[in-house]
Amino acid sequence: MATSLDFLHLDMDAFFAAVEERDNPYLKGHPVIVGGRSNRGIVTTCNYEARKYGIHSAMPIFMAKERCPHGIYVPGRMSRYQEVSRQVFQILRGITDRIEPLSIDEAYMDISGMDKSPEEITELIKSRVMKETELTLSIGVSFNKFLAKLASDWNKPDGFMKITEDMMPQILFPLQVSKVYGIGSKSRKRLNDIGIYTVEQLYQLPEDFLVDMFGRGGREIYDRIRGVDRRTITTTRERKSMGVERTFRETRDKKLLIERLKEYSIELEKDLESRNIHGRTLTVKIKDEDFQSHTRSRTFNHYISDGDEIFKLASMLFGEMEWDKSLRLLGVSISNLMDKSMEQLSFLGAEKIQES
Ligand code: TTP
Ligand code: MG
Repeated sequence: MATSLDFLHLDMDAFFAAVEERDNPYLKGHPVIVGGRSNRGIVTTCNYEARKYGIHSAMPIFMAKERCPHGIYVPGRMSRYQEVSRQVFQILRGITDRIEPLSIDEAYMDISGMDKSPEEITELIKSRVMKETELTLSIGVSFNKFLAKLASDWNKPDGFMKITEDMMPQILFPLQVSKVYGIGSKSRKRLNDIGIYTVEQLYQLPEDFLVDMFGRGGREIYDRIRGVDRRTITTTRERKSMGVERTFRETRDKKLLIERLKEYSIELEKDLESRNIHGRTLTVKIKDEDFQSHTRSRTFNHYISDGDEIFKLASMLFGEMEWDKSLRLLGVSISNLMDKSMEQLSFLGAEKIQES
């Protein structure tokens, strides 16, 4: 297990709101809320001043206005944020090319081959970003991905945190279970339902129990809170698709195949949930007794992650496929993936398009 501090995670502070403040100096010192143009919209993000009033991403604008009537509400300018994001990533690439972008304002960096300490690298990144963009960011360093990301969120804004092996696992104990990568909102609810709220409580659960509850993801959660996370940094987006497929004894029993499709769809929902992603393209794959593979895909206008919906659409695609031999493999996968937290981002983008 790699235990040297090779993983750095960085995340811009209040990104869209910070860009607005920088571009419009009259906003300085005021609570700034970026969001839809009407009261029916939701908050995309807000600056730290506004967070003091309990405002946060995804809160309805009307509610934010109730809490902070004197806040300054600005519509988003997606292309501007993309421009600044490109600028930041360019600065990062000037430091190392071992970068894995995660979203518009967030990236992992592999710092294993660099001859500087994590503190020196942090200082370098922060000072260059400040000099060229006047923006701050928070950085976390640790010996794996999960802990580096957790660390960057530790003391935002303009934060720095290092999680070393000797701090484990105690440092995680007071945290809510939702802070653990792989525990999305559904999993959090299921844990809360059995009285598990903190990582300390989660730590007491046996591995088998977590596997029964969450499938393969359960083992990952068990490992993760013990400081084990084997994911590596890949400079291109790691995953292009996510799917479940199985080989079985040849059959042409359509009812049985549909039952399996249902099983796989539910499994896929769990995998997507554990990584907090969803996707727009659904693919059904079959392999017949002669080892001939066929696939059928469709791309939808909306993002899909719900097991029942995956099953409904997958059985529709499966029904459209022609096969006259027995099948030995069936699979369902989703591609065109996106982080669920970026949902509103694309919504903001769509608003922009309508505007022009
Ligand atoms: P975040 O990094 O989650 O939030 P942030 O940078 O605004 O604040 P923090 O200091 O806590 O990191 O997201 C980056 C940007 O992505 C954010 O400025 C706005 C956008 N965004 C969305 O469009 N939808 C969302 O649900 C969230 C959370 C963010
Ligand atoms: Mg951020």
